[in-house]
Amino acid sequence: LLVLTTPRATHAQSSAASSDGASMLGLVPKPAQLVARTGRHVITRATVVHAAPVFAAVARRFARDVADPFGFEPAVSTRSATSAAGIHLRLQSSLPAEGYRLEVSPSQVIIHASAPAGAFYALETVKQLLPPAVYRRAPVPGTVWAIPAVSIEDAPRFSWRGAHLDGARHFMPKEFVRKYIDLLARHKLNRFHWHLTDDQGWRLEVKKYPRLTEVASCREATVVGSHNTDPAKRVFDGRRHCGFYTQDDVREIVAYAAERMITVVPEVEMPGHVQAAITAYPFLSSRPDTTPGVMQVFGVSDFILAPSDSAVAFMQDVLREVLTLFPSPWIHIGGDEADKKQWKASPAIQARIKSLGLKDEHEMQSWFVRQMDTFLSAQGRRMIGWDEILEGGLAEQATVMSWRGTSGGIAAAKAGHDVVMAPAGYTYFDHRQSRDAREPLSIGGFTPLDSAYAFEPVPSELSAAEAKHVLGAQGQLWSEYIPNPKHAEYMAFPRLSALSEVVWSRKERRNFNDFLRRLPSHLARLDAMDVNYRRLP
Ligand code: TNX
Repeated sequence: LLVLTTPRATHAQSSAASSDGASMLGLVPKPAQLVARTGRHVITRATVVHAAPVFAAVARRFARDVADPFGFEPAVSTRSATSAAGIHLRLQSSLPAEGYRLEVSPSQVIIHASAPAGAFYALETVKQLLPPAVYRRAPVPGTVWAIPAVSIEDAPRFSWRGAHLDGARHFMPKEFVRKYIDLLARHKLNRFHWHLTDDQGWRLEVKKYPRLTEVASCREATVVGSHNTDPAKRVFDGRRHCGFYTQDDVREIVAYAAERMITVVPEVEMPGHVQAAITAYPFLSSRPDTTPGVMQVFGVSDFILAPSDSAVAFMQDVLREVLTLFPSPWIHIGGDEADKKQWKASPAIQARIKSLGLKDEHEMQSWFVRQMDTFLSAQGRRMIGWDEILEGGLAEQATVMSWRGTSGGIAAAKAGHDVVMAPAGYTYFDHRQSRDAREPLSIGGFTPLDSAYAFEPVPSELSAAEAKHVLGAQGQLWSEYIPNPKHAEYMAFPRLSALSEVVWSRKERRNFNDFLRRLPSHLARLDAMDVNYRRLP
């Protein structure tokens, strides 16, 4: 484990952290407060989950989740039974919405929460306290379903605890999307950022524009090896890559996530990362004279939407359908890496920039983004985009996702925007995670587990008032070099486990060596969930 140890963590810190109960129990993310008690509570066929009516759905979700490994589904009752044995979910309105108190004694498990999310997270902690076999999807006979006696008080540090998945570069089947959502829930993460469109494929069914899926959801081949190879020497696999989510798939995923306290934030990229859409609808292009085809290599495309009224109307039509599918308060419009050279080279677009009274291409992008912001705001939603949307001016209510380091996020927070931190150096899990020569080909970058763990979402440059704009952080799984779900699991875990602690646990509670001591228990849970995480050296 030596190679994973950061010089930042001192010996004194690590031995202090090792003496507390959370370390012994291997909880991830680490709860705010934990006191170990004596004895244990054993769940049997006779165990009843007594839930206050507001927690009935959460209790039933738990009962169904444990039914497979237990071999029986615990009964759920909403009749009050204060002194009865078993698991109790009780309402206590003074607690924060996502917080909970959990008291485990030999006779009872008592959970207090003020809202379903808190009760849900308490039950996730209960699962972590049970043997890891609780995460299996088949009966595990002979297991004693014992929970060590303990008192826990817990609540998250941040409200945005996110994980992103790029379903565009390589299509990720919906069965895996469900599994990924399960894994988010097991880590008390609550935002699933679903990257649905890009140059290499459009993955969302849009009824008004059928060619987006008929044409733009397939590419004819994919570059083999690194896309940075000399273009003349590139080799292609000669295979069609296709896939999209129907609107029914989306509704299913959104409902599945909601039951697990997760908001699905959809991303539809514009005005860059649209080469697939342009292939299907060439009138959208800043270069309508050429047809690019759905992109077969990775990297930034030259193609960009025309800043025309018809392109704006098209994207608003797309968003109108997005709004019917995704109840999320935030809708992500991308905005990153919009190469402006086609705008620079086009006399018609230059004339448009002038006629709109704009200074340059950045202001042109800003104008485009504002059309989306105005549209989304009128529908009662909030626009969110990558930090480039700050360039050229941005409406106050827009939220910024800071990926080019934290500087965009700092500037945004100072300007009064809400911010989600997603800096590449800490939260890009498509980067390689060790220097081992056997690591698979990746996009580049080096983000080992200790870097993921060391991330601090609130930069010291922000005042206390500005820091309130930092909603939280999220991990990114871009899929250029992630061809399938197993590989996605390898890249995501255990780095996403580390990130869960960054966004959930108090800053003072975080210690990498302590995390490493808890990790083996946690990896046993991932094993039970059949996750292909990266093994520790
Ligand atoms: C940059 S992050 C991109 C993505 C790539 C990623 C690869 C961002 C907003 N844009 O299009 O997939 O780097 O790490």
